[in-house]
Amino acid sequence: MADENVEMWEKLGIDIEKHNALLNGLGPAYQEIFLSRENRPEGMGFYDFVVGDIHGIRVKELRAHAAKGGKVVATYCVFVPEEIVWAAGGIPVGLCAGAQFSIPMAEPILSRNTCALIKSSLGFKLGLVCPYVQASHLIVGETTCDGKKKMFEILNEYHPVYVMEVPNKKSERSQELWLGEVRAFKDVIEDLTGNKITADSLAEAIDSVNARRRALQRLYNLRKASPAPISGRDALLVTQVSFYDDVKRNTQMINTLCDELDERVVSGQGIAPEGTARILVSGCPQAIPNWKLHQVIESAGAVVVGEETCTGTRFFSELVPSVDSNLDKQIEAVANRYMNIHCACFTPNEERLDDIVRLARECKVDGIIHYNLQFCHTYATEAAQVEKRLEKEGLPLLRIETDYSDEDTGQIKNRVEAFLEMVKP
Ligand code: BJ8
Repeated sequence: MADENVEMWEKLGIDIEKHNALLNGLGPAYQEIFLSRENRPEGMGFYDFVVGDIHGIRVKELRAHAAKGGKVVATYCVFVPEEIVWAAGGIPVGLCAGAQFSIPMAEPILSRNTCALIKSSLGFKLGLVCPYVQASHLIVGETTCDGKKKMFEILNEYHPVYVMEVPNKKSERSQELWLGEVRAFKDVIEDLTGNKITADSLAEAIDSVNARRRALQRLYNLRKASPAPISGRDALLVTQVSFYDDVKRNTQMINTLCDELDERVVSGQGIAPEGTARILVSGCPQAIPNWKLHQVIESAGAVVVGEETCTGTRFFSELVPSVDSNLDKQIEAVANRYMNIHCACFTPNEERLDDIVRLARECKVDGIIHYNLQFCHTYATEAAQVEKRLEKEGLPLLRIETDYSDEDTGQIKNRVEAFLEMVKP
């Protein structure tokens, strides 16, 4: 580990001992889940490099930005409109919150019956083990699920937090409320950065973020090929890294990877032989380093060809439509785009059921695995409707409820294997 990294982490107030333990655990897991696999696309080399220095190179870039007076804005949810942050000259960073490691650090405060993502988020701050949290000038939360919105009150005692109010319905009144929230967010970000957002800067930010969305859409379309040209684990990693990497560089790297996958598809080269069971994962987000379910599914001989999650299609399937260079109209277009994210925090949320069925057909899957973090009540309750709808559509479903620990991995493996036995082509 480079000395300059250690020096930077110390300056950020990181607890070096704990942090070493975190990184020491990540290396072997990454080796097993990614590096030891054969036939990975060469384009994944960039992602291996990025994860290999996960708390180094990008954090350095954020620090360099801050040294010039720039601001870093951290987020936990795909509802926070990153275009606004880019347009004001800030850098948005999607925080991970996918590690079991930080959970014990939050458990003295949060109820045990809290979803792992929420506990992991707070734990990263309390344990002083995340340089991205430490490098951020503001964390933006949202009123999506109850656990998160109450956790942000606690987090605010330790770090500057601003909470956006996400409505729970998709009515016209809710659209109005959300538009007001996006406008207020613009003011907050302008105050933070000291920069006024203009029609030109917002247009540029919209274009950049849309370009990354298009690149991710391209990747997901390539996964529809049979045989699939890339593993679900690698594709998931690409999306996960997109949350915190520079938007332009990231777009370029995804497109480079897709060029290679194009060739694989043309030559019929797959990551697994044709006839391998194809699975769609749907449900809660899988933040870095939460690769547990994909690892189980693909180790059992199937391939994950899509994710209907916020670390999957909900992150990039909708673009912000281009509108004339009028700032008000642009803000409206941004707000409308975000209201089209079909999170289970909404009621009703029929559109998500439609998405799952559409994706299952488009990706030609043999089955769907519904991924639920324990104590995530919105997704757990909505799973009953998912089940009913998929039964009607004749699409096989397996429901998995789990957390970040390895305690139930063996049990999940048995259930996934039995499911694959049933659905395999
Ligand atoms: S838009 S899914 S990223 S809120 S934290 S809801 S797992 S109990 S993350 Fe989410 Fe935004 Fe919705 Fe997507 Fe459940 Fe846990 Fe809550 Fe969670």
